[in-house]
Amino acid sequence: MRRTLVMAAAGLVLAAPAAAGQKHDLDADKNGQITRAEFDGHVAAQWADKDKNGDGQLTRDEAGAKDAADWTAADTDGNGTLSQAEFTAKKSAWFTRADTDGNGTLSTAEATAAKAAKPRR
Ligand SMILES: [Ca+2]
Ligand SMILES: [Ca+2]
Ligand SMILES: [Ca+2]
Repeated sequence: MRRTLVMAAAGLVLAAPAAAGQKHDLDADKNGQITRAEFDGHVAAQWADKDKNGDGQLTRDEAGAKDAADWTAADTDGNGTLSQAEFTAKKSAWFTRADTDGNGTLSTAEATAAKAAKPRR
């Protein structure tokens, strides 16, 4: 059930025409809440965007990682690139941190606060 939702959300995001210059919107249905499914869809789209050569690994260049410590933390197997699993885990950790009331969705306020508070590592 949950899996179906996630897949559907990912499909929607991937199927949406990539409007030039427009960032992926986390709150896909604009209801003021970012669900896990919306977030997962966003992350999948981000991944597809970033892995330019489609080899299933992100180099630091592809990821555009500015923060070396952040990059190293995300590269959990330490092979110098991010697999999709590592990428997704990193994003998922962000979602969990951002969901300060722990209700499984991000309100606009939670998302804004999390974006403003850059991870300090
Ligand atoms: Ca790649
Ligand atoms: Ca890795
Ligand atoms: Ca929440």
